[in-house]
Amino acid sequence: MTKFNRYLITAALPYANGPVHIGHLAGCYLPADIYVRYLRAKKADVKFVCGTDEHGVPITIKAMKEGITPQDVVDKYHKIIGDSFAAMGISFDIFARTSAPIHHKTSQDFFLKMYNDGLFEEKESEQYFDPEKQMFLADRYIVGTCPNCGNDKAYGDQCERCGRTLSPDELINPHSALSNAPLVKKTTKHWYMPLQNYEPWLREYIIEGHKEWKNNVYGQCKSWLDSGLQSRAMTRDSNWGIKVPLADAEGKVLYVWFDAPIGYISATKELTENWADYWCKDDTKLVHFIGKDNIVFHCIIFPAMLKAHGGFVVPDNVPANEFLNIEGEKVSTSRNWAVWVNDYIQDFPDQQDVLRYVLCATAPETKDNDFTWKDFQDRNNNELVAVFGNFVNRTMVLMHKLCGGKVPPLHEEFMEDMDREMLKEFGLAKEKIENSIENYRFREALSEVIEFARKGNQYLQKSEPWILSSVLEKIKSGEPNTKHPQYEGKSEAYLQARIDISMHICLQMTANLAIFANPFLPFTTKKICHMLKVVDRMLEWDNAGSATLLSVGYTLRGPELLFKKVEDEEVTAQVKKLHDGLKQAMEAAAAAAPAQVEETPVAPAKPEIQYDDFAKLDLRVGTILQAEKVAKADKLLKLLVDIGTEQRTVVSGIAMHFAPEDIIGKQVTLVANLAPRKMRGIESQGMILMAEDNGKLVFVNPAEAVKPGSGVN
Ligand code: B3M
Ligand code: ZN
Repeated sequence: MTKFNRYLITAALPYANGPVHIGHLAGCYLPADIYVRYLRAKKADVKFVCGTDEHGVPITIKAMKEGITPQDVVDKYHKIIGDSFAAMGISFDIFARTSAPIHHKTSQDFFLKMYNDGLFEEKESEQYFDPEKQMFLADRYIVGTCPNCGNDKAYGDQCERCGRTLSPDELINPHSALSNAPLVKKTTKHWYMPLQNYEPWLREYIIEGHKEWKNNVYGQCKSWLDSGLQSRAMTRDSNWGIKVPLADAEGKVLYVWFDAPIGYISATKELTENWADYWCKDDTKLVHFIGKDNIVFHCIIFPAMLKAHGGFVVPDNVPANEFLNIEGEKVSTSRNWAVWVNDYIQDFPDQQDVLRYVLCATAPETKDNDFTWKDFQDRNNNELVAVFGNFVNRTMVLMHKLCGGKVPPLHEEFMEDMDREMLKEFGLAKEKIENSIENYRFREALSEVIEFARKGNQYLQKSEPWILSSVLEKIKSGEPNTKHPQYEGKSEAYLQARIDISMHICLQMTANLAIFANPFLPFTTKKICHMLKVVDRMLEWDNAGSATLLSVGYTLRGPELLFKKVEDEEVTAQVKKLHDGLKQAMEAAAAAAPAQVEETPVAPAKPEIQYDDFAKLDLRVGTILQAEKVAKADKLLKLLVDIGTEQRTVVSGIAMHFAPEDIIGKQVTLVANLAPRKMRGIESQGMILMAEDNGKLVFVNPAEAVKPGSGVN
């Protein structure tokens, strides 16, 4: 294995077309920051680069929607995004922009070198053109009917209903998502990179060379390679982006996925004169932190580009995370179903570490995961407050009460097994945390940090210095010790020594906790260092595991609370905020869309409800797998319904209307979050919606078959 002498750590460049949400943080920025802070503590030579991705279709679309220029869009969001990261303690060495001249030049030079080496294929092709907007359309902005499932809102690259990957040519009735206009085809010339030529090298590099990559990453790479790579256009028709540096390339720009990863190089150039050390020397460890939707670009296309250009190192690892859902739902920026980082900072000022903690503890490292405000509260209250904060606080309070605010000595001759065992944990904890971080398992590492604090609490409970102290007081004042027989006949020297030992160990633990927590909870670490009156140098990773970080006799500051409880009202308010945001986005969308149908007013039969009341219902489409009569109950059928993620038993009063064998395979709408109810001894786990027409019951089901589990909104 190569010995690495320097590290270059990158985090995906967010598109500057909107603020960042907590899914972004959990996906790559937080893990990258943890890793970098750990490396810095190890005194490694490390650079951490990021910046905004300011080209590509997403930016031009946003500008069109808001009626401003693309430049306005990127200026606005570069600032908002940068501020959010800074506030959350994401410690980039540089937060650059792909609109910077140095980036344009670096990208064009990169392209030209490949061009001059004859590494592009020049091809003409017919592309869809929106005659109204006078522009070629990216696949995402072409909509039409899916040939597979009939969804009439399928995109030119994928049908989101059935999941099929599509090309615009497969769509029935393709039209522009921007203007709704039917599309025409126009001939256009582009420069393609024949990715298939790099396949043997990529196989050796990834399939043979990096078996240690995370399963999700390695698996995706393998399946891309196995299904065969093809030439991919590295230029686009657009007036927004980096101009193709060739004479006959009017109106052509570099493909955003060509220029964006080069952004890592140009950001490093902007950061340091020695940029080439980080990019061109073999003993650099290059690690890209990204979300799972960027895997192919960072593992296949960018490495192929680097290889083609020559002279660059390639990524040593690409620890991509899966996605973070919010309250059980996929994040959707268009539906405004997201927790925005800038909102969080406003609502929870000075509680950055709580979010960092929760996002790391629930990070979607191996599979998609769910963020809920209830879990946020529980983790804060039960782990940060009750375990971590509690240990540090008790230690500091007791030390002031029992040891006069100074670090007491460790009397070797009075040490017991429990002390020695506790001290052994210092080194063990260090090893475990280190090993987890180095293998990109940050959740596991963080749980070891909490575990260390938990052990501290247990040790404090067992060594009970406050009891020792009350016994000591009694003896000193000549009273008999009747309450604590376990210390019967112990000398004053013994009691004092036991108090000192306990507090000494707890204080050294607190110092270690600061080192361990530093990569994860830098704000909290600062507070601990302040209380302990130590400088940043103590936080060097080499010091971790040491039981002599604080010198005997050293005066410490008073206790300061590290965390505070999150109250129920705060949770309720945040959940409401989410739903309100969703509601507003839906209303705005409805207002923007022309009314399609004439409304026939119907007098409401029930009192009006708020959207929130409706949103509480979890309605899902299910397929009936089994149906049978319930013994001794004329009206009831027992059904087994597949709702995608699970199968539910439902008891339904429809036996008088349907024969069991007739309804197997039918799709139904299920109220999936109705509290379970026992009927004739069978637990019914949901309710099926029925329409009633003069006593006749009809299933309420989608007009076309959909995937079981599809939500009904
Ligand atoms: N801007 C896509 C994204 O934000 C893209 C990442 C570029 S990394 C070089 O998901
Ligand atoms: Zn489809």
